[in-house]
Amino acid sequence: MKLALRWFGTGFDNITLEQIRQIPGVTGVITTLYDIPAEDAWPLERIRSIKAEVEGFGLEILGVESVNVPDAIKAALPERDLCIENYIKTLERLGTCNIRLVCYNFMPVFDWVRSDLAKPREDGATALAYDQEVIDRIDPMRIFNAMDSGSNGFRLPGWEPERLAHTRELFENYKDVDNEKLFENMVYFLKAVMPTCEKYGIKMAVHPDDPTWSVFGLPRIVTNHENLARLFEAVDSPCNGITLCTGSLGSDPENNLPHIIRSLKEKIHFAHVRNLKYTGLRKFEESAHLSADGSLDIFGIMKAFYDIGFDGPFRPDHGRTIWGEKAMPGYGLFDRALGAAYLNGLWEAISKIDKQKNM
Ligand code: DNO
Repeated sequence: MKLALRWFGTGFDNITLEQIRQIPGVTGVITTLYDIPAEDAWPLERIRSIKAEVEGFGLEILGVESVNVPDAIKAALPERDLCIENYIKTLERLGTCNIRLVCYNFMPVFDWVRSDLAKPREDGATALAYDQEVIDRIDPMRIFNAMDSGSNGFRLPGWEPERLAHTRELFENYKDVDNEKLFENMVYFLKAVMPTCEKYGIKMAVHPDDPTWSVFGLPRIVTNHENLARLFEAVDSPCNGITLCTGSLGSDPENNLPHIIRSLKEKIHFAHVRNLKYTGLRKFEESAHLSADGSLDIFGIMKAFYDIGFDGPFRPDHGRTIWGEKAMPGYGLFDRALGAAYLNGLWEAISKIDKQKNM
C-alpha cells in the first residue's frame, strides 16, 4: 500500500508539504486544483506546477481528489456534453503528467453533509457529527451558511461559495431527477470518459455518498454494495472503480465493510480509512481512527485490504480537531498524522504475521 495525506494546495491548506513528509510512511499526497470551477478544463501548466512543487519535497502526487463533476453532467443539463469535453481534456492533461487516479463524486448539489463541524467530545477534542433530526430542521437553502460558518474560515471541499450562492437554481435542476435518472446520467458520463481513461491508464474512483441516504430530498445512488455492483456492470471497464471510504459507506450500519472490500477487490482504486461512532438512528459522530474509539473495526477493514492484495493509495481520513490546532474541520494535521501512524502499525502487524505464517 501507498500511504498518502490529503493536501489542498498552497494558499488553500495551512498544512505544508514539509510537515506532511515528516509523517512516517507517507510517500505522497492526494491533491487538487482547488480553485478551478468544475465546468472548466484544468490548465496543463497548473498541473505541471503543482506536480513540481510536490516532487520538490520528495513526495509524489498519488492521485487527485477531486476532479469535480459539474451539476450540468449530474442533472443532464443542455451544457452536459460541453462539460464532458472539458472533463476529458483535464483527464488527458493529468494522464500526460502521469497522474493516474481520479476521485470524484456523483452527489447532487451538496457533497458530504454534517449537522455539526465541531461537536465537543468527552476527550476535549471536537469532531464532525451528523444528526438527521437536526438536518431535518435546517432549510436546505441555508445549509451552506451553516457549513460555512463552522468552517474556521477555510473553504470546505465540495462547498464552493460561488456555486452554492445559487442553491435554489441548483435544486431546480434536479426537480425531475430521481435515483434512476441520476444513475442513467452517471452511466452516460462514465461511458464518455472511459476511452480516455483506458488510453492513459487513469483509474476513476467514485467516492460514496456521505451519508449514504437522501439528504434534503435529493437523489443518492452510491450507497451500498448492490448499487456499486450495478454501476460496475453497466460500465464494464477496469478503469471504473471506487474510492472505498469507510466513513461514508460506514454511515449505514448495514454496510459490512470487510465484506464489501473482499467482494469489490480490484474495483477498489483508492481507500479512505477512518472511524465513526453510531449514536442513534441516522446519527453518528466521527471518532479517532482507533477501533476502540468508534463503531468500525479498523483492524478488520485493514485485514480485508491486505487479503485482497490492495496496493493502491490509502489515506487516513477526517480527524478530530485536537491539541488546540486551528484547522479545517476534519482536515487538521495532528489527528490525521495519528491516524496514519495507526494504519501503518496495523499494516505492519498484519503483513508480518502473514509472512511468518508462510515461513
Ligand atoms: C470530504 C470528502 C469529500 C470527497 C468528495 C470526492 O471530506 O470526503 O469532499 O473528497 O466527495 O469527490
